[in-house]
Amino acid sequence: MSTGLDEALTRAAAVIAAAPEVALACHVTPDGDALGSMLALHLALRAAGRRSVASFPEPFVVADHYRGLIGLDTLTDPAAFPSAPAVMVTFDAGSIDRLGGLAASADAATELIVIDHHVSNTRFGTINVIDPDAAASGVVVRRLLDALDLPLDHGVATDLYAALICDTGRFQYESTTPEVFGLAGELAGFDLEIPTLSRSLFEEHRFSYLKLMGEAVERMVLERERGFVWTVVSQDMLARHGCTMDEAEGLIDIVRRTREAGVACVLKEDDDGTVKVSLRSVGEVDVCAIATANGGGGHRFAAGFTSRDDIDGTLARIRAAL
Ligand SMILES: [Mn+2]
Repeated sequence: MSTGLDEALTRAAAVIAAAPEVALACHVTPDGDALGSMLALHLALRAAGRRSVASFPEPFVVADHYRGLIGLDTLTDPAAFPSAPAVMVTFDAGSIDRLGGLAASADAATELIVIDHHVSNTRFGTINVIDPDAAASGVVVRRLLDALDLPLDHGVATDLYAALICDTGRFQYESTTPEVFGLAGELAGFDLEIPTLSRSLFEEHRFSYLKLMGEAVERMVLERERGFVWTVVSQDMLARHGCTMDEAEGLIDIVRRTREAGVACVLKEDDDGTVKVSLRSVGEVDVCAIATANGGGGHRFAAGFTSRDDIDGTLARIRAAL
């Protein structure tokens, strides 16, 4: 850990320790790391008798496969989130717009502690605890709990474990460092329901989603000369299969298995006319650079952005970047 990061962590812990109440928020359509890292701090604070509210912006719905996380029933509706918190902490959000409707609260917060690991983070807090080398925001939260002298329990460990396995692809991505296994070992000591959690997070889908996935795979296009593979999820496909866009989040993990491609892409037509683009790299290409150039962000191997162009126009911009 760099000295600057160490100092930020110490300052963040001091501010949280002194606060009568903290307001926690993670990014819109939260993933396992966003929810897990936020809930871990939330549960640890509450277990210590501290006042903490935790939320995420509308749409205030947790994807079903995160149901194994602990503390979801303690989340606060974003409409009831403090409008000008004295101390607000954000999780896994690379920029303030990722907080959606809660960005105004972040703007109005006296102290804004940003906990994240995205290399593209815009450092929008008054205290930025950002470690691009951390495999997950949950890793940073584990260090923060240490600095706060807050103990882990079964719930906290479950949420941190979910953060860790979601962002490392179950210990398979490049982010899987010795520190990750060290933390996983510590967390596993809290009697986690590992098979149940793994099945709900990764191994189980609704039948109708599997059929949607089948159609999306059928429609995959491989551009061999570019080493680029892509597919589209349209509103029509979602309607025919009775699926939501959130359910299709994991589709990119199938598309990126294509041996002939170094870069994989899923383009999801949103109901507001924009296209949500997910990018993965399994080779030399830095997909974060492509996403950042298009107003998005992420990591070198996993990134995304929202496009106002149609599918063809969006693909043309990605091809040009490749
Ligand atoms: Mn993350």
